[in-house]
Amino acid sequence: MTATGDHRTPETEAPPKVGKPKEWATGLPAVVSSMRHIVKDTGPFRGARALTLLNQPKGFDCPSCAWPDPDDHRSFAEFCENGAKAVASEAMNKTIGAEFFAGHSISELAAESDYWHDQQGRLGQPMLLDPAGTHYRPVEWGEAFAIVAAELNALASPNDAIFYTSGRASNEAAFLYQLFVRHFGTNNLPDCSNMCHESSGAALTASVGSGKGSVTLDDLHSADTILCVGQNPGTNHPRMLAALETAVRNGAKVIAVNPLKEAGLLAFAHPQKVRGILGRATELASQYLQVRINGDMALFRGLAKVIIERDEIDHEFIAEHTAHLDDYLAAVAATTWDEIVEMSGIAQDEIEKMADIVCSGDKKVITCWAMGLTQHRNAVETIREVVNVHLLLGAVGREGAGLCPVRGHSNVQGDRTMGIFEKMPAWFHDKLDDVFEIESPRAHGYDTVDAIVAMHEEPGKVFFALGGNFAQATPDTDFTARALRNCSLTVHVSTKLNRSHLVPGTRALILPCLGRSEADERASGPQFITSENSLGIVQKSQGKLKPVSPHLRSEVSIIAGIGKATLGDTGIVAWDELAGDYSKIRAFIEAVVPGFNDYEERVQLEGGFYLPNGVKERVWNTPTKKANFNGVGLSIFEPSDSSRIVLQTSRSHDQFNTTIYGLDDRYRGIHDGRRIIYLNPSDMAAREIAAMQPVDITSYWTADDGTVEERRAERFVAVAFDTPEGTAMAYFPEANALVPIGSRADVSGTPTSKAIEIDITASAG
Ligand SMILES: Nc1nc2c(c(=O)[nH]1)N[C@H]1C(S)=C(S)[C@@H](COP(=O)(O)OP(=O)(O)OC[C@H]3O[C@@H](n4cnc5c(=O)[nH]c(N)nc54)[C@H](O)[C@@H]3O)O[C@H]1N2
Ligand SMILES: Nc1nc2c(c(=O)[nH]1)N[C@H]1C(S)=C(S)[C@@H](COP(=O)(O)OP(=O)(O)OC[C@H]3O[C@@H](n4cnc5c(=O)[nH]c(N)nc54)[C@H](O)[C@@H]3O)O[C@H]1N2
Ligand SMILES: [Mo]
Repeated sequence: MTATGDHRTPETEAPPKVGKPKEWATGLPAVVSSMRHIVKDTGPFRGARALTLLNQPKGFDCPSCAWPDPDDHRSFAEFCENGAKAVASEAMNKTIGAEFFAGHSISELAAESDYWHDQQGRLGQPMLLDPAGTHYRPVEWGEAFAIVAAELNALASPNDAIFYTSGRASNEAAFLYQLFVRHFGTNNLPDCSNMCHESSGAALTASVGSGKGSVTLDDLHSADTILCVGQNPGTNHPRMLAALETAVRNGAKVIAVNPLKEAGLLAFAHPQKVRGILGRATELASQYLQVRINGDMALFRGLAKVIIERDEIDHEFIAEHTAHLDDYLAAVAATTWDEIVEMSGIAQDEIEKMADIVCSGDKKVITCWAMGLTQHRNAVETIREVVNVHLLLGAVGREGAGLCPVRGHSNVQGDRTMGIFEKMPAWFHDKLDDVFEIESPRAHGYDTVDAIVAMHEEPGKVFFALGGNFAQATPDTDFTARALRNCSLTVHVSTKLNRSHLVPGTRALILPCLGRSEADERASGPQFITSENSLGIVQKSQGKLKPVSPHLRSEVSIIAGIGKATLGDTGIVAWDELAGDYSKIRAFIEAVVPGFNDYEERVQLEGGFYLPNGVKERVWNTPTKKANFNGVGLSIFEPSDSSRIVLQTSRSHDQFNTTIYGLDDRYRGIHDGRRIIYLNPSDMAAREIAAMQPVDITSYWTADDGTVEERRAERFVAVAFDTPEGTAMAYFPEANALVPIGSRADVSGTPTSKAIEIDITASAG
């Protein structure tokens, strides 16, 4: 157990083996690695069957990332190494239930690593932790629902309940869930998106009038230039590398913008093509810009400056489609090259070269981005600066060009479409009220960080999570743990054991649900669910594997059970009926959410259907009815003491968020270790820290009232790495204890997980 409490990942870990970082991604090692996981975790038959169904028209949608399947040419094996690991973890054939929890107290479980938790097997039956209990004990479903209902109905206000969602919930589960929550009387619907692409949604909505991306796979294949900014697709969206490879073979140039040289952006060997298996890699990035952490706004400003100076701008597009150009031109003119070079860490001639590439051909430019842009204080302004460049070039809403926020969880985008949002727009509420004859509450609810602060300050709340691992995924681990422990009841609908189950309120429930790979038999027969991927395609997904335990329920049926126990049947909503036949939920979705007309028929089409997207058609749903330039001064995260280091917290190759599949980060050359901090050698030398030396990390944060807060995480191994001077990287979630609860992006409120002021000292002993 750690000195800092039993809610953090334990610190004990053997030192890692450190090798040379790789220079290309996937190929045979990836195939071997995924097969190893599948066979080890699921047994050869269940595993092989799972893989033949993954991303196939009659099978299930990959539960890993939100990257789309090819529209018309799926291969037999339409999955990647990390999708296979996700399936292996979910389709594991071991379960844990009464016996397991009787044999392990909560504090014993908390002393085990996240990796160990995942290895124990699937949650097999509902479990309850009594007040002051040391062990979870089995509970019947009916009793579990009654406990949730009684606690919810005993609250002084519906706003004392918090309903979190992780992005794996299906459209059907998400829609029913938000309906229940709003019926119950609150908009407290925080979700993982608050920590993820919220900044993209906020920026895109302000600039172009829709929070979603505007490109298709065909656009990617026909682009002239693809910028990959703040994203590590080799690990987090491996199937995206196939799209990049096709683009490059069609003549596109890829530009990578990342403080780290990520193997997946350098070169790619397709694991399902002969040339790839033989190890013949296609070079991807023709320019690799190792930007300073949070230097992206400055970089894009520099790019804009060159585009304007060379008069490469699309005057016709700008005149017809945009507003506020003059403000933006003034802001660009006021920015000096010295500022740009200093803040971005990129030389002017490199930015000129970047402009040469971007302005070549028909200027069909696509920018893809993920957490390296969204998890910063100025994330919204940074993303709006990316859009500014696209508007200058007219590179939005035409073939081969556009904006592509690359989503995380497989249905995070769909969940938002279904109304999982603490501040849905008025039209959605109007429609919901109209269809269900209710008065949904209009006051905005808590987002993720607001929810943590509220639970921290006011004891006695009910915290309910539809998936996810709130205790580990959120910032400021100690602060969040106290918040959860303050609740009267914490409830987790989960597939696997995780640390959130071990940070209970006065009472706690674990409600085990079916995974996506498993068959979902309901009163009306086998059900399928639907989801929306990163490019706005809605698709059906049907699990076929036998559920790993007979006690599991689907997410939909759990929500319906709680809805019925808490509210009873209402005039319009008959919970059991909806849970017995998901097409009835889809009929309601069709009635409420635009773009879902003929839902039941269209989702049967192979490849699903695209939701309407105004930006693609150059329809700007903004107050000006134009695409808005945003002319503001440059900003960058600067530590309060310039001798300190800026830390980003990112993912290794062997994890899905807080689920740890293994202890290697193959592309970065790491084996058997996660408690690592990657540092620039000069920052190590300045502190007399040797390679492989254990170090303690302190983070610093100046709160609004001027007090300086310090947080600590101990015993990380220092690894010398090619990251810009003054920057460092450690893994999420081990480093989350260092992320201050008050450090959030402007506008979107996203925790600033990619810029934390830290320093390191040698660990004692
Ligand atoms: N296998 C696997 N797949 C996943 C996930 C997973 O954990 N495992 N997670 C899913 C989820 S929810 C999400 S949101 C996505 C996350 O996908 P990514 O955003 O690719 O995930 P991160 O590991 O956070 O990577 C951030 C990248 O941004 C870079 N970066 C950090 N700071 C900056 C900066 O200031 N500027 C720039 N330009 N770059 C920066 C980092 O070096 C790193 O390469 O992946 C999804 N897919
Ligand atoms: N420091 C730092 N913090 C971060 C980030 C970062 O980059 N750095 N990234 C942020 C991002 S982008 C995100 S999206 C969040 C992720 O936050 P979450 O979505 O809350 O976390 P996950 O680790 O994806 O959740 C994993 C758990 O979900 C459950 N689960 C898996 N599949 C299912 C299912 O089908 N149904 C149900 N009901 N449960 C299921 C399992 O029990 C598993 O333990 O973390 C954020 N936190
Ligand atoms: Mo995410």
